[in-house]
Amino acid sequence: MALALEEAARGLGRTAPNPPVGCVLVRGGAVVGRGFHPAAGEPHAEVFALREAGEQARGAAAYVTLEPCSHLGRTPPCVAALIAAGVSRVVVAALDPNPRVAGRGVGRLRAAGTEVVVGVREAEAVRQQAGFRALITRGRPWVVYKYAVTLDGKVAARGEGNGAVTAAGARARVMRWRNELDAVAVGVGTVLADDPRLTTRGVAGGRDPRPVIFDRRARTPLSARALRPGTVVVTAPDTDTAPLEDAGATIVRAATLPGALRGLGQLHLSSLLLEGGPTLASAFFAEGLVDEVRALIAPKLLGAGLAPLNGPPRGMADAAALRAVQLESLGPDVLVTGLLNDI
Ligand code: AOF
Ligand code: ZN
Repeated sequence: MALALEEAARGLGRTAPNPPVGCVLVRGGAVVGRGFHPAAGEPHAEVFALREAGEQARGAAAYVTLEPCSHLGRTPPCVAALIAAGVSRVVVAALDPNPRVAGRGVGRLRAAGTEVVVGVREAEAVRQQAGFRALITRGRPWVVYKYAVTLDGKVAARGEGNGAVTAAGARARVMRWRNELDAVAVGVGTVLADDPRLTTRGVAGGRDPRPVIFDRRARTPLSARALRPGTVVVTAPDTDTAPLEDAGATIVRAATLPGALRGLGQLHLSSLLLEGGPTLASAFFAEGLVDEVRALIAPKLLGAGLAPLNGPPRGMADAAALRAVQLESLGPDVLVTGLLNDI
């Protein structure tokens, strides 16, 4: 399943509205096929693994990070393909929350006499599929708030300036996240102050996330580096956006933040990396819309400066506690990740 999760990761940021899924076929202790879902409309992970295995799939065990599908979608059901190929055992990490599948895939495999095990490395799989799961169950992207602070909790600068807070390893990690999430969001204040590109740099085979600019009054300059065909600009319902549309921007009009997120969901954006500035992040946080936190902490003291969140003060008893907290060293810096909402 570890190999299947690695396979699935190759699809991160490329499969929406579909999930990233990986499949590994094992026979006689050897891997005979592997596959991942590369993009919506393309064959599912199981199909690629079965193609590679050919006749060796007969009697093999399939390790799949998501319950094989039982429905006829853009592609034929994987359950039928697994049964036809003679796979005798299917190990599933997580059930598919898609109401068209939701346990039916596993049910049909069992009905055909296939041995099925569910729940192997489930937490990792669910986390990898957070975007798909948010989109299909809530109709909005999974929101990841990323920020870099000094040890005294200051974001020295915004946007591109964050490079000054942490070292190269942390910066490379942010580039990996940009490659893996569907969209990257900033407020117009960050666009005006830093003119960030919001591109993925230094990742082999990387692709750029879709830039999303929260800009109620359409103040984004037409010369902004993040403004390119497909860039999403989120405005108030009544804002004149004709010049931005002429520049190729996709406009999402919304009166509220939840409304804006639903609009992004309708664009099939399943995950959003929130990068730009304490004002935007504080608005998301205040409404409970930060699902996951990725904090990069540099062992430096600034003595003064901006905090990553600047909402109204709360008592310690009301602090939002992260769950599933993980720590990692990135050169001199420390990465702390955790969840604020359930996936
Ligand atoms: C699998 N393996 O690799 C993926 C699955 O429109 P379709 O035919 O591509 O179906 C999309 C749905 O299939 C998606 O919403 C999810 O429920 C499931 N994705 N299932 O067995 C895969 N990507
Ligand atoms: Zn399928």
